Amino acid sequence: MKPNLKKIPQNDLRVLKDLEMKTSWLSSWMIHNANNIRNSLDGLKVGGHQASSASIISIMTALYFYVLKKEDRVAVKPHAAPVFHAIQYIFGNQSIDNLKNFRAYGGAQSYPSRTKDVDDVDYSTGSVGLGGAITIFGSLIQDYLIDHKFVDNNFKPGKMIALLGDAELDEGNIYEALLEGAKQNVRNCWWVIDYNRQSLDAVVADELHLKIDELFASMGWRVITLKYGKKLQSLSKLKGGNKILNWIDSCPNDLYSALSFLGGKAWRDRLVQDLAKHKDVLKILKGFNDKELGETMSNLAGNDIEAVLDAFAEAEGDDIPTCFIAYTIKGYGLPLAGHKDNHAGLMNNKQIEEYQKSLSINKGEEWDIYSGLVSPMKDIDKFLSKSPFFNGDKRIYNDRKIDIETKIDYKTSQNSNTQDIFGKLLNEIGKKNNMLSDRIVTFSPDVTVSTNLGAWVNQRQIYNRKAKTDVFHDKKVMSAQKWTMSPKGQHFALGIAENNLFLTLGAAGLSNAIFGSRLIPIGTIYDTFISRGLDALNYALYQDARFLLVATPSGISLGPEGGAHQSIITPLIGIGQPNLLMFEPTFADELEVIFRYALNFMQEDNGSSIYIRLTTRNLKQPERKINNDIETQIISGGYWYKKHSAKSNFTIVFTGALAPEVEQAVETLKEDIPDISVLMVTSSDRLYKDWRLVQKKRSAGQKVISRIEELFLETNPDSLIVSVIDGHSSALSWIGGAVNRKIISLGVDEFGQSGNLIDLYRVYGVDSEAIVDACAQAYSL
Ligand SMILES: Cc1ncc(C[n+]2csc(CCOP(=O)(O)OP(=O)(O)O)c2C)c(N)n1
Ligand SMILES: [Mg+2]
Repeated sequence: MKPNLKKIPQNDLRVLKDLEMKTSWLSSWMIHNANNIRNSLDGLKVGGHQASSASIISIMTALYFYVLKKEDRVAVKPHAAPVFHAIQYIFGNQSIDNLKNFRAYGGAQSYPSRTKDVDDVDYSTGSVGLGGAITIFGSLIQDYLIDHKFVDNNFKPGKMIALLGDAELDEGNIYEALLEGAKQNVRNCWWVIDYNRQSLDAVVADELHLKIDELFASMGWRVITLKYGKKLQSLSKLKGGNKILNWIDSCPNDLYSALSFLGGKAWRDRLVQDLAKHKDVLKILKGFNDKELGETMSNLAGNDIEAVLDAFAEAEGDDIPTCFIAYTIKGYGLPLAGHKDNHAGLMNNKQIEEYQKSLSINKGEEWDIYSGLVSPMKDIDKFLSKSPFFNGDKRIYNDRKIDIETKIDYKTSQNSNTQDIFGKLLNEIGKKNNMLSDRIVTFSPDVTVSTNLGAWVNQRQIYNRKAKTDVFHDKKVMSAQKWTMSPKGQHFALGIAENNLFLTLGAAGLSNAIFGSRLIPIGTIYDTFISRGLDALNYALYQDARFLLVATPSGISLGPEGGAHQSIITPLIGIGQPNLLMFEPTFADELEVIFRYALNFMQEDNGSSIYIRLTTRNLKQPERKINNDIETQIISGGYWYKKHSAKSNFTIVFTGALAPEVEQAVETLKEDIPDISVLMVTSSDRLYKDWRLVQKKRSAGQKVISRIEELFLETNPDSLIVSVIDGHSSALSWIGGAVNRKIISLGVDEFGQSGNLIDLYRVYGVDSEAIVDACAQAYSL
């Protein structure tokens, strides 16, 4: 059934109002139950947001029960999670136990979560601003799939819808995303702003809507403002009614909120005071009792389901990106309405009892879907069964996996760097005509060339819904980059905003689950600027989006570029960030192995996204053949790069670009410490995760050994370690504790600076002399 939004049958409207009431009640009750009825056991306040939820009830009721179609996807504002869960419960897609366990372990989540909730969350939310923005990128990815014919001919594009709190518009990433969306000609995107003019601490600035209006319009969006509800609209038909509406228009946000909280009498006093000289107004006011006046004055369109449906009807039927500014009252319909401190406010027992009574829900029937409804049960059931959105099927897909070749041949020289090799590997894949090369899609925030994607893009071109030729190429201006834009391109040339990189990677990394079409997204970035988009990266990973992040160049090995571009803490991000497995290869052959592994691992059910940290420093490459055994060892996180035949007494552990310094140190030390061994760590993250897992298994009684412990079985128990990395020293220092050996850890723990590598390695204490000194020191400990 496709609902006709423009003409809603009265019967449907009655049912919708019932569902609106039920959604409102269940959201409040779920929170009340969690805080007052369920025993929290630890005395902590459970929390939940009754006022934020109440604000958006009508909007979400209209959307989910009437407007949305199965193919539409929604990012629900974080604090409306109870509303979302209540709606899914009414649809039969969420259990009563999970509602009773709202915010408890295993129960319905505080903020909608794709991975932890069972009720079909489209996009997780929680960190304000990001949920809204990802809908833009979700829409771009949907278009990408259509343009590349990666979806069936009968695929119906859905709307990517964001339900946003108004304070989310304070987040800068919102504007970054809007701008990128405009550049990429985004469509099929709706943003509904719950304009309750309150945030957590504050009432938002007056007339913000004007700025929002202009802003969206300037980005090519249609703006639809939902201001007056049906009751207020009808005032305009009365003589003097427009004076009241004008008064509302100029009423400061804080005063409007306060009067909404205080109710009918306060409205009357204030209106009489301000509009005393207008007899027609006074006459209108007399026609209402206090309750009616309060209801009329606070009848904003966003809390009025009929007005909300009208607004959605206006935008239905085309793909123009649309922003709805929906005026609402925070806490609408609850005793918390409009109070400036209501964000974390909770109704007390007396208030919820009164609220329950006012809705005619009998005691003991609090979780009953039909209790208190005006419509008969069969009407409700019939209505729900016709839902164009929910037909009982889950909308989580899983496309088949893409085969990865067992070897990628590439040309290398004796001296090469991992960043260069990465470009070559991708270029080799790009030359082939197979599923992998077709499904790879690359992204870079204005660092395409400098992260070595140039050759790949020359082959595969830039994606944009609108084709554009390369004018420089056409005019025969010499350039290594021959890039045209077209709907067939396979590279997103994003603007500099790193947040957008991670949000696009997030959206592309969910393509399999959301659209049922698998992509292999690869993003490149300057390593240090991972921090700039870290929350968006975390957000993408929290949803288990799958992608490969290739970050380059790393550490002070960047030399003259200086401290602002040298990455120091990223190895720790690699270790600390869940759902992200990090590798830092030293040599080309390691990278080839890790790259192929990454392309597989990101597709595995128990896999994750991968981050590979690379360098631009040329290193002399080892002459060796990589067999299956070495390949397994490289992937395990570490292997013996130089192993003394006997059990050694001294180990240098290292990662990445400092191979020549380590080699030199070994050379210097070989007379004094002939049994020195060198452990190459290709992934401190993997070794660490493995070690932690083994500890858990041991406490469950299993006899297991971790990879790092296994490696050190080949050294003497009282042997010593020096570790060195071009990054924070603590990234490797944990190994000492894990294998119960004394360790001295070298690395870069302060901001870097410009210089040649000889000076920098000396100053930061990671050159061969520093390694030799550390070895001497280890002996004297
Ligand atoms: C990035 C981030 N910063 C801070 C918070 C804490 N926080 C939660 S809600 C909120 C204000 C939300 O106001 P608004 O978006 O207007 O939502 P509503 O009024 O609908 O509750 C803040 C600051 C957060 N969730 N995410
Ligand atoms: Mg708000």
